[in-house]
Amino acid sequence: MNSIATSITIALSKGRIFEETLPLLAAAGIVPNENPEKSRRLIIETNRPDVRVVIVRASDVPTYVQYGAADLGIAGKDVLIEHGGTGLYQPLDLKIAQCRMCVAVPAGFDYAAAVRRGARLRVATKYIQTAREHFATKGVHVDLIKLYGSMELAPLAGLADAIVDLVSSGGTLKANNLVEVEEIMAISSRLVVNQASLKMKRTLLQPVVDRIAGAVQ
Ligand code: PRT
Ligand code: MG
Repeated sequence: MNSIATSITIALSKGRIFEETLPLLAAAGIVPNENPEKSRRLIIETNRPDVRVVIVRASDVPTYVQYGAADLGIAGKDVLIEHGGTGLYQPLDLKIAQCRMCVAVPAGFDYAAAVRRGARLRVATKYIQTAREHFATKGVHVDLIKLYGSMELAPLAGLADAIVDLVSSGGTLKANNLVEVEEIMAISSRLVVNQASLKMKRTLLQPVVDRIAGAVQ
């Protein structure tokens, strides 16, 4: 199901990744013809007749690239860990959409003490793989509850003792009376490339990858 050998399809999500990707694409001589925030179109042509962008959910980017429906994509490390990375090359850390994955609890909850006495914690998160790995490594007993968004609400509503979520400014945690108690890892977005595409379309793809690499500070 790989897209045609003479063209490149790039999978991007709207929002912060799209905004921060524009300068990198520009460095590779690629300028989208439309802004996906304004247009409702899901396939966006570019100044290059052989390059198009498809707009997908952030968590669907690795899937489009894995199956070759897109040759290239840009996805957060958070999303890539949950996806597993099958069928993907991850040649570049683009250092965009930076944040950190952390454990947060309601202000006043003594997380360290709960961990020391071996308490079993209920943790709500969208990032089940990352959370499972983190707590297993630390030897903390947890019951993980899968959510699809608004993790910050879970402890306030009595659904969980803690959450695993992304934090950038810390404003969302603060507004909901939560505090960060552990950083799990630093997060940024990566370029992902379909493995078969890279072999079959190397003359088309490699210059794009190289020019994006040159533009990453
Ligand atoms: O929104 P949708 O469900 O479609 O998908 P998504 O939330 O995965 O997409 P999007 O576009 O919101 O995020 C895309 C990528 O940006 C993520 O996969 C991360 O790699 C990266 N990123 C960087 C972030 C943040 N910073 C971030 N702050 N993704 C989400 N947030 C959220 C966080 O979950 C929390 O709710 O922002 C809130 C915290 O922000 P602060 O500034 O208040 O701390
Ligand atoms: Mg979002």
